[in-house]
Amino acid sequence: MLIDSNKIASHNDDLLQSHQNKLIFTASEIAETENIIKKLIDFQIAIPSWALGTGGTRFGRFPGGGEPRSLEEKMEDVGLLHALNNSSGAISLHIPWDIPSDYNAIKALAAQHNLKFDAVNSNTFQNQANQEHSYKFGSLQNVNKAIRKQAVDHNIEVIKQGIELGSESLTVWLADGSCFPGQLNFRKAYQNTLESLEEIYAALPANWKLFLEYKCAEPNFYSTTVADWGQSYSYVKKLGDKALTLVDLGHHLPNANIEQIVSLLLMEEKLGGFHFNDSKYGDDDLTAGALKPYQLFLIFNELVEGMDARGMNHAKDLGWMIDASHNVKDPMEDLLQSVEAIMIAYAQALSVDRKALEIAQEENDVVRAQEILQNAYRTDVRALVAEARLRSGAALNPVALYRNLNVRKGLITERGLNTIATGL
Ligand code: LRH
Ligand code: MN
Ligand code: MN
Repeated sequence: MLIDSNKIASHNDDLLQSHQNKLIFTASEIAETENIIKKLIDFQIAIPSWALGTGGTRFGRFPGGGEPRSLEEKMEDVGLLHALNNSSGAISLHIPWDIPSDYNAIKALAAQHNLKFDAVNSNTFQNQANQEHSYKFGSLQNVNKAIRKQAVDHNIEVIKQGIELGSESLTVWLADGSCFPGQLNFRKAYQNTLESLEEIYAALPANWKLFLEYKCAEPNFYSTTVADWGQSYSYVKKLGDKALTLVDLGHHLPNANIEQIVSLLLMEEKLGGFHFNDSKYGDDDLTAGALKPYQLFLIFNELVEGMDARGMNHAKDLGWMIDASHNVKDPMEDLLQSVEAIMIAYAQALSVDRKALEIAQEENDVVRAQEILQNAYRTDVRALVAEARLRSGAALNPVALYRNLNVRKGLITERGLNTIATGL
């Protein structure tokens, strides 16, 4: 299924007058809107292949119809999202949930939808069919060298597949850890993990990055071997320049100051990228910005400040990805909402009066500093995000157009009602 550009144009025509009114008002409130719009046009957020089917919990899964049944269909879905918002121009594969076979055909399909391959993700948190050794007691940390080798080999295989597709980074997330005190020697687990990561790192091409994701708990509930940013930092620092920490917003202990973590990792030149989502309790993987939009803004505020201080390119120098998936929404609508929330937070951060904030900080004017941040947060920037879409041929209101065009119904007609997406 493809979205006809005439349909986008007529949707935009219908909304144009009202949009322009809002844009004029926004431009009267915010300085340098042109600059912000240009940056928004360049900003792309990768879509995880595993978010295109309905997520589930360990208590159940309630799949919707027309879910993608193959990598090709997942790419088609991301193509649809990208046609609607022109901000989702990349897909992140999870191997072996995704099994790229005919690389040329897959690359041709990607080109047809104007998609790039973002980070490839390895999976040593589940046993795969025909796998020799079990990961029940961990993968890269395992006390058994043969098991560690199996996990290392899998990561190297994932790198090879990523090279074929033109991906340039590997994301490693480890479920490794322990469930009970005494189960693990922390120091040995760390050393085994480091040694395994070194072998994976050695297999990275020169232009690749290795992102090491941390997570405070789950599935192990006593200890995690890469549990927080400090632990991830300690590994990536030892590995070398190509190794960086990846921040998944749902992977922190409650109330962690994620924006400060981001700022310091950037300063240390060890921030690799993001998995965006939102949460109330743990790794809830809810729609980005659904619960804590102010936190998302504060994170982007640090990103813009820190990246500008280092002369970094916002669009290119970090990995931007969504990692959200759940039970009750149409996954495509959910992803459109996440992208929108991220864009809004980014636009708000770009609109912060940075010079005034710096002065307020230098003068210890706490009230003024808060006013500056909250003024940026409370000024409606949605017209800027919509304008960026309009200028790049996408829809002024992607969710509305998705619904008006009955995209899900079309997918159900094409793929059937009882589809099971591969992956989670
Ligand atoms: C772990 C995680 C990690 C996995 C994905 C499926 O909670 O965030 O990024 O690869 O979920
Ligand atoms: Mn993640
Ligand atoms: Mn997660």
